[in-house]
Amino acid sequence: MGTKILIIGACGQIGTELTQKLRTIYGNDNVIASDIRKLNTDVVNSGPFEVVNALDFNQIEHIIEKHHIDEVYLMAALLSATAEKNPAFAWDLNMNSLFHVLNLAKAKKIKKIFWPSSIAVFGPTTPKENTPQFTIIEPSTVYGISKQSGERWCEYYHNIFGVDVRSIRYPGLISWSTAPGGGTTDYAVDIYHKALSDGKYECFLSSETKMPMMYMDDAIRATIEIMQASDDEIKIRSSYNLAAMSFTPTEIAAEIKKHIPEFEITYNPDFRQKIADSWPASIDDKEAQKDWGWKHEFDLESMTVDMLEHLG
Ligand code: AKB
Repeated sequence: MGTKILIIGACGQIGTELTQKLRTIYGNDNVIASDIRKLNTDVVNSGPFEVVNALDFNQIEHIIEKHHIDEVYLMAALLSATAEKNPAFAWDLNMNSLFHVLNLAKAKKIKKIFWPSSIAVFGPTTPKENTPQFTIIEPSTVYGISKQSGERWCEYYHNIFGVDVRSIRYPGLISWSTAPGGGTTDYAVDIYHKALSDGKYECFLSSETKMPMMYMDDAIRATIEIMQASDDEIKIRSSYNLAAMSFTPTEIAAEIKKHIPEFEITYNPDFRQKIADSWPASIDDKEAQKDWGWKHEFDLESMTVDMLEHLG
């Protein structure tokens, strides 16, 4: 029998595209999608779907036993902006869902875990440009603190209990097919939609706020590549830096203007500016390149062409 996969949080921004891609690779019936509700018809209709609360250990254990699951991708989380508004729930969801799957792997009920971390683990004292894999990590957001703690627990469960857990520090993710929810990098998705619908966009960050970003195609490929890498290739069991491109709102607007000359951007920074200011401007991902052969494909130019083609 082939590998059986459970995706928790399958209807979210990453989960939706990850589910579809894993189903084409492993077969629809071998990829069980789950979420707190049936939030996405494509995900629900293209293969097995289970309603699962990521905070309910017994429910997750039951689904894992019922479907003879080998690997879990835990994609349920509260992102940076939403987490600032609801710190206690963000901590609960982001940490306890992780403990549930780590403990199920420790009990040998599953063989492998993917858990997403984020550039949000870095904080104001981290070197801003070309942020190294190993550096000062003092996050100043609720989301960042939960991801940093999660990374420490992943490494601990690997070192002490031999749990095979793999993780990536995602940059801001941009996709034409699924909307992001509650992140600080979300402007880089909204801007394409508004450019096409209204010809203008009011940005919630200032013009020169540079952040690391990645096109969803690359992010999904990275996720599957790290999970398919052999055990000895994965040298870092906290989480890998991952990079593709970095740009400011001015730069993405200029790229969009090449296709939509009348497009105008204005700026009205809100509470998310402080979050963005605490994060790196660019990331050094040479450890991922060296250990499991990571290489990004999309840059700002090719991503913009693809986004506008699909959305237009
Ligand atoms: C967010 O903005 O919160 C996320 C992230 C960088 O993890 N996109």
